[in-house]
Amino acid sequence: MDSERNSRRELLKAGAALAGGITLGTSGKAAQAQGHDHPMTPGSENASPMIHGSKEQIEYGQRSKYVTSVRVQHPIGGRPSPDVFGKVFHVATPLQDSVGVITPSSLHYIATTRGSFLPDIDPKQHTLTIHGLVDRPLTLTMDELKRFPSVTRLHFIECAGNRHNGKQKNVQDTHGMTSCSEWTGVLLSTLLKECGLKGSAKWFVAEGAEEVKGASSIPIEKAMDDCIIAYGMNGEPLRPQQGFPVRIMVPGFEGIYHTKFLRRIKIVDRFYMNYNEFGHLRPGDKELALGEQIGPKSVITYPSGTQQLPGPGFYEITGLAWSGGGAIRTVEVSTDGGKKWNRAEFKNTPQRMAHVRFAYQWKWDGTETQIMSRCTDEIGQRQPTREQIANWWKVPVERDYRVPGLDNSVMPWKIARDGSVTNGLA
Ligand SMILES: Nc1nc2c(c(=O)[nH]1)N[C@H]1C(S)=C(S)[C@@H](COP(=O)(O)O)O[C@H]1N2
Ligand SMILES: [Mo]
Repeated sequence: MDSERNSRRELLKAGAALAGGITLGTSGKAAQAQGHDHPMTPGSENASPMIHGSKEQIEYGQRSKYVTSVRVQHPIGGRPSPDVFGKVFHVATPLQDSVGVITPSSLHYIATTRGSFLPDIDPKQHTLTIHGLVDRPLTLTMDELKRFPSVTRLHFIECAGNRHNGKQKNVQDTHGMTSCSEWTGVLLSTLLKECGLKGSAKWFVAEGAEEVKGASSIPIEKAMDDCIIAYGMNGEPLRPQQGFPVRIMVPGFEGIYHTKFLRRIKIVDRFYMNYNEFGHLRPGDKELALGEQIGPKSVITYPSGTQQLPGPGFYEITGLAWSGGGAIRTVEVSTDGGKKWNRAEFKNTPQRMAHVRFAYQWKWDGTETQIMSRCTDEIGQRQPTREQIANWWKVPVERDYRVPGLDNSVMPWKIARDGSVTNGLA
């Protein structure tokens, strides 16, 4: 532990010396500018052009025009969004530009699998019905739903289609089908206690409001544990693309279970084969329920594919880690292609089924190498290697094969001598 800390201090010193040189140069200039003129003074040589506030920008804020990071269709070469009819399919979050752990709502990934347009729902007209094996079925308006005690929790969602292969260029393509938001809503257990579950209640089915309803079977234990009937996201109502006015959060389960535009929950006595289960078949109910849980997964977002390191020296390697099994316990980073693993630090407190931001301070000596991360979660699950995943899914071990099921394997980035960063699986 101590020697680890010492070596980090040394690295930091080396880094600080380097960074100090650069900082001195610019901060010197900035100090001069500040000393002479108030930057707001018209005619000052250091004055910035002013932004003319439009009514829209003042009423509902927009980011700076210099910040241009956007979502892109997923996978590259797949169905475009919007298509010629205006439909939205799969759209990925620009993780390469992310800071912290919250994905801005405008950049949350989108997966619309039910072949329909986004429903345009008037929340005043919308109701949520809970029925089936309950003593007192409930139909709630959105206003009634909001009268129940609420919870606010950080949770990620990840689509099962979030799989990496050697053909993808950047981390948006490899890992952009996951995002993390702060969700507000009512615990499903709160509503189920209100309804009174019958003894035969074993599963529930959640249904959306599109023409193609789509539905998922989820074990009742999960309902009583931590599912949230969410109407809030990052401090405001859900966005339409995220299921306005209400969706279910099934923390840690594959994205497809997080039914948007939620209109009905039916409590049932067994697993029901629904639209959503097609293509998700696994041998038995138990495995099915467990198989829906996203494994421990992590990825380095900086430096990552298509980014460019200016030259040898100090870098803070940073990335995201998450698990469907609970909170992340440890993240390790390797800067030598997986020979030596170093403990990364957390930038925020790890929370259950939420992204956590990790970092590792590194001095790059300018030689070609591969960097990668791996994590473990609070129940001791460890992020697998690509070879382990291949064995699990019984697919050949080729570097660029497409993993058929969930893919939480380690992702390598290659750093070339010229500082260019590319996909290590290519
Ligand atoms: N009603 C409805 N719910 C849905 C879907 C959908 O198409 N319709 N897509 C599912 C899939 S496949 C995923 S991965 C998540 C994505 O949630 P997001 O679009 O908010 O990121 O929503 C799920 N819930
Ligand atoms: Mo998905």
